[in-house]
Amino acid sequence: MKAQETKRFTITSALPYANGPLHIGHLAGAYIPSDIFARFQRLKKHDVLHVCGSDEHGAAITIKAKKEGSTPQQIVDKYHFQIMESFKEFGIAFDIYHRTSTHIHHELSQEFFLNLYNKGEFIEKISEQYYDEDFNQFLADRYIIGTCPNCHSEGAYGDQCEKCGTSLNPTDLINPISTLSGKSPVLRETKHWYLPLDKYQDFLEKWLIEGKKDILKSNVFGQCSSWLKSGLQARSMTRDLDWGVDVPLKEAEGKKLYVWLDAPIGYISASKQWALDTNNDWEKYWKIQADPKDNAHLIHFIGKDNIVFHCIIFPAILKAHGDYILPENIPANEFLNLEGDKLSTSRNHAVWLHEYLNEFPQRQDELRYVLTSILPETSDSEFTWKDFQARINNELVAIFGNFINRVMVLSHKYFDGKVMEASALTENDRNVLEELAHYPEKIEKSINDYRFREALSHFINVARLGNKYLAEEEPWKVIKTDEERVKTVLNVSLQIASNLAILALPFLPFTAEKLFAMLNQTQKDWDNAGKPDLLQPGHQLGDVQLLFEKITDEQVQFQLDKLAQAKIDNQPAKSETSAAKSNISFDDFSAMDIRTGKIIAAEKVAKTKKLLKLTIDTGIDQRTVVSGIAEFYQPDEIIGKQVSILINLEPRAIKGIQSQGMILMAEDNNGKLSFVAPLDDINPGSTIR
Ligand code: B3M
Ligand code: ZN
Repeated sequence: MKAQETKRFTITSALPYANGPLHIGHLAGAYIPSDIFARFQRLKKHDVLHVCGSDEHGAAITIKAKKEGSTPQQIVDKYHFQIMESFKEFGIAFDIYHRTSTHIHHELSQEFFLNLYNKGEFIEKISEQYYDEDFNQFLADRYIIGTCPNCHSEGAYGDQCEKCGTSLNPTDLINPISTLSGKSPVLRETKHWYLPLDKYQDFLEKWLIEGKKDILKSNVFGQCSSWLKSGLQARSMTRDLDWGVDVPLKEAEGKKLYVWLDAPIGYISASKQWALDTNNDWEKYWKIQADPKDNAHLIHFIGKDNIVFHCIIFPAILKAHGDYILPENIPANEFLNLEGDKLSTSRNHAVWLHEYLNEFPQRQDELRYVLTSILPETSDSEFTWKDFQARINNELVAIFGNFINRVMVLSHKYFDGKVMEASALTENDRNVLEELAHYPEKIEKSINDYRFREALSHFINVARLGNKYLAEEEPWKVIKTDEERVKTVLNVSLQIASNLAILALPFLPFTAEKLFAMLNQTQKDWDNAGKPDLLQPGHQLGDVQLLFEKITDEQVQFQLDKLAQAKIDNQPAKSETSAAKSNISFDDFSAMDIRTGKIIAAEKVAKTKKLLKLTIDTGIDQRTVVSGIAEFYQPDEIIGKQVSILINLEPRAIKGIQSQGMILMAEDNNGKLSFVAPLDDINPGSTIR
C-alpha cells in the first residue's frame, strides 16, 4: 500500500454563542460533522488541531443580560461552562474549547484590527445612529423597536421585521423606541471603521468562485455566488456597545469590535492558548509556510447562517492581514427542524443536549447515530422522536447490536469465548471477507467528501453484512452436525465484529470502546481495518454486554409531552388590547386612498414562512402585493376574496418582489390576522372612507 503523506489539518467548529444551552440543531449543523472528520483524520495519523470555544460577545448576550437583570460576564460564564461540559460528555473531542472573553483573544483581535488599520485597510465613516439619552449609549439594531414601514406591525426590530420578514435599517422604523429606556431615541453622529469588502471582490471571485467551484458544497457555493453577484458592500467592523473587544484607538473610546470581526479570530486565539497549554507551536496550523505544500488544511465547520462570515469576510480579513493561510473548505450544513417546526431557543422548542444527556444516560451514541443519519448536509432535515426510536430499534439494536450479541453468545456457548481456527473457506466466506475489505476505503472517501450520512450508511452496512452472513450460515443449527464448520463461521463473524469496532471509531466512539472491551481487542489501527485476521485463533474474548437497548413508546411520549408543554408555556400572553395611537388630522386620514379589491391570484413567497404574493384587481388596475398572512391563509382558499387595499402606499421591494400597496388586516390579541372588507360584495375600486 502506498505510504500516505502525513497532512496537517486545522479544523474549526463554529463558536456557539454563550447565551443559551446547546441543542440538537447545533450538533447537526457543525459539531457532529467536525467531530467525525477530526476523529477520522487522527485515525489516519494526520496532524490534527480541532478548536472551538464560546463566542461571548455580540448584542444577543447583552440583551439576555438586560432581560435577566444580570451582567454579560455572568451570562457567558454560566453558559460557557454548561456548553463545555455538554460537549465533553457527548464526546465531541476538541483539542481545546476556549472562549472569546479572555485576554489572549482580546489582544489578538486588537492586533488584527491595528494591523489592518495601520495598512489603511479601513474606511472611516461618520453616520447618524440612534442614541438613548437616558442610558447614554448608542443603540445596536436589536435595541430599537418600532412599527414596520411595510406591514405596519408593531415590534419590528432595527434590522428586521419578524412579522413580514423585511430587512430594515433602524431609521426605517415608524415611531422607533429604545428597548432600554422605552423612550424615543435621538439620532447622533458616530464614527465607525468599515472594511471595504468591494475591494476584495476580484480576489474572492478568483479564490472562491473559480478556485473552489468543484470542492465547495452546492449550498455553500450557491450562497457565495449570489453574495458576490449582488456586489460586496463596505461593512462596519466596529460598534457602539458596552460589551466586547475595545477598539484599540484613542479616538474610539467606548467602541467595540464588531462581533463577527473578533469571533473567527477566536479560532486562532484558541490555537494560541492550546499551544501555551501543551507547549506546542500554533503558527504551523495558521501561518503560510516556507514551502506552501506544508501549509495546514484549514476546514471550517459551520451552519448555513455563518457562510458569508467564513467564506467572504474572514478570508478577506486574513488576506488583508497577510501571512495567514485561507480556508480550504467550508462544508456548511443547512438547518435541522424539530417535529415539523424550526428549532427555537426563545420558544424552548428544542431537544437540549444537557437534558438529553440527563434523560438518556450513557446513550450518547444513539443520538450521534440518529443525528448523523439525518444531517442537513445539502438541505434542511427533520428530527422526530418517532424516527429517533425507529432508527435505534430497527438499526442499532436489530442489526448492529443483534449481530454482535449473537456472535459473542455463540462463541461463549460453543467455544468458551475463544476465537477458533478456521478451516477451508467456502465461496460465501470468501465473498463476505472480500466485501468487508472494501468498506474502510468507502467510508474514507465519504468522510473526505464531507458526506457523513453516506459514510455512516457504509458503516451500518458492515453490520448488515455480518447479520446476513450469520442468518445464511445458521451456526446454531450446523453445530449439531459439523462443529468444524461452525468454528469457521464464528471466526469469520468475529473478524467482521472486530472490524466494526474500528470502523465505529469516527461515528460511535463510546460503542467502539465497549466493543473493543467485549472483544478484548487491542488492534485499533484504522489502517488495519478491512483485514480478515484481526483476531487470531486462541484469542480470548471478553464478557458479553448489550451494546444498545430499545427506545420505548413511553420514552418517546415523555419527550413529545415535554415539547407540547413548552408550546403552551410559550404561548404569547393574551396581550391587553393595545392603547390608542395619538390623534391625526382629517387630512392625514383622507390622504390615504383605500379601495375594495379582489384577490385574483395568490402564491407562497419562497423561503419565507409568513409571506404570500397576491395579485389584486383594484378596479383601476391589477397589482402585486406581498402580505404577511401565510401563517393564517392558504393561497388557494383566498382566490376571489374581497379585500380592502391601501393603494397609494409607496411601493417597496420585499424579498425581491415589488409590493404596491397594503391589504388591511385586523390582528387580535393572539396575533391572528383576519381580512377587513365590506360585508356586501361590491365592485373592486369602490372607495372606502
Ligand atoms: N457565534 C454562531 C451563530 O451564529 C456564531 C458562530 C461564530 S463562529 C466564529 O449561531
Ligand atoms: Zn413588517
